[in-house]
Amino acid sequence: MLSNGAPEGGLTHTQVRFFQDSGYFRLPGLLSPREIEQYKAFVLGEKRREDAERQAAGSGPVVKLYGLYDRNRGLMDRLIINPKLVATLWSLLGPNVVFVTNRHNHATVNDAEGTKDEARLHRDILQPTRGLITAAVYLEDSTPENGCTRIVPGSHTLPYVGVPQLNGGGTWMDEHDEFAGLLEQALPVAMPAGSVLLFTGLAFHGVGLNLSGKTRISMTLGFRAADELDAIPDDSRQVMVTGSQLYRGNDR
Ligand SMILES: O=C(O)CCC(=O)C(=O)O
Repeated sequence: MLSNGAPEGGLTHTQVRFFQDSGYFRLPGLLSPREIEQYKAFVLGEKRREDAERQAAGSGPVVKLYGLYDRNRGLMDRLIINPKLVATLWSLLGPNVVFVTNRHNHATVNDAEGTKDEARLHRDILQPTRGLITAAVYLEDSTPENGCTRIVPGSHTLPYVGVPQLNGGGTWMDEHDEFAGLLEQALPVAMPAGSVLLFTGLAFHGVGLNLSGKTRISMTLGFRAADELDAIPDDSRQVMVTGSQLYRGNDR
């Protein structure tokens, strides 16, 4: 442990500064080959089960599997308390970090069909004061050919624009004329299997089009600092990762 209480293995000040300026940080080598296989088997098993249910109901295969945490809490708990991940989140968010279960908490099986409707650049949250760090955990090598994540570096500093998408989520970039001149600035971020791409939920990003004929499987998780002005945190929608749910309100 360091003198400020931070766990060993976190980011340096320079790296934190890079994240704050650019909006993203690549974290290679988080999962071992055995863990990659375990999480992949979990996601594919859930997909088979859900696809069978959907087929019986006359729907096509699922692209995003939501509610991952409740599908296997033991396995997901191990991931969200991964020491390297926690040390990194501590560097970025401070000592009290929660995993949110009502944003992301999903796996994406990116294939040629799946990405058609998913590839638009977006923010994961609407309001600049709603902190959220998105962690994309790659279970297969993610490349420009198989639809790696694209991100517009620095776009988290662009101002708030209204008109949210109707059903949850953040903001579609292509619905805002203010940002039209930046749509071509998204860069593909290639990531090896077992690595994690962290980015602020305000940075415009999107899954890439998968032209490889193979899948690109990932899990997407959301983290934030415990809300110090929330007197009654909703523990049915968040899981403490490290620290505690402190309350610092000055009610009278
Ligand atoms: O899977 C990806 O590449 C990006 C995921 C994403 O954009 C999201 O879940 O909000």
